[in-house]
Amino acid sequence: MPSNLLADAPDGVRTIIVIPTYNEAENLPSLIAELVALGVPGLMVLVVDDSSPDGTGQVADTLAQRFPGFVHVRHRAGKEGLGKAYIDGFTVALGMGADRIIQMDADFSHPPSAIPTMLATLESCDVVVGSRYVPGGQLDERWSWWRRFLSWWANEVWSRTVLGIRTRDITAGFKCWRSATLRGIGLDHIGADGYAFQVEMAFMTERLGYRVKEIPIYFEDRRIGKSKMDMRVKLQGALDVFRIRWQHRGSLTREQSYSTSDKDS
Ligand SMILES: Nc1nc2c(ncn2[C@@H]2O[C@H](COP(=O)(O)OP(=O)(O)OP(=O)(O)O)[C@@H](O)[C@H]2O)c(=O)[nH]1
Ligand SMILES: [Mg+2]
Repeated sequence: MPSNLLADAPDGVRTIIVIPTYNEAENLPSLIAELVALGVPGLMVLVVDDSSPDGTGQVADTLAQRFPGFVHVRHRAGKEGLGKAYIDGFTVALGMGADRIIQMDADFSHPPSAIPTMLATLESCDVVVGSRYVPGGQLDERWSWWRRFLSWWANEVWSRTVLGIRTRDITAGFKCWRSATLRGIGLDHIGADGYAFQVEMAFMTERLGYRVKEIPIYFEDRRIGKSKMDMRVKLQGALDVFRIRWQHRGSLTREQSYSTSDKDS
């Protein structure tokens, strides 16, 4: 691997990609290889594995040995949902001194090739969203009409109506954050433990006045393995938007409920 991957970038900026995994043993090695190949200086990966029964945690450990300093692994005791894994991973990444944090799935739905554009776009905003629903963005042709409909409904109808969010891709899971934005939002305030995590973060980002930019991505269907999105998880996510609205009802302006002292740091 290029030696500059092991050190911080020349300007000292450290970027950590947080990847939650549950049964992604077959996807992870090729994903890590693509991320290494990007050759972005100061880039590192933090895999957050919930003791996957398929041995993803061990695969990640092997990758950490193969790419020392580039791949880091956080082992968690059991499956607690996507939101919990992200909050834990973001907290660890902030502790590792990250200046910018990227979140992405392990299943290749989020194209690694978009990362350089995301990082460049972050120069002029507080969070960049890899978006399926801005001009140029696209969903895998293999998605059935039913999945398209559900995704459209969750975004355009449900979350937008209940929460009034302007971001086009509210349920997006591919984002690039300034660390200061995550600190400003305050991960302790996020209640979602499952897929509503994305919606809650999108809501808080806008509520607190952070600048969002969406860049188009091609969202490929997962390459290998099974989705963890069963009917129960979807239903819980849909009901969670009411909890989000209720829990954050007092956070109308960023001065009111949350400390955003880090925002401009
Ligand atoms: N650590 C951890 N990771 C999870 C958990 N649930 C899902 N993930 C990971 O989160 C990412 C997104 O999960 P997916 O099952 O792909 O969900 P999705 O992308 O919404 O659904 P598909 O489009 O069907 O793939 C993947 O990398 C999963 O392995 C969990 O409980 N814990
Ligand atoms: Mg997926």
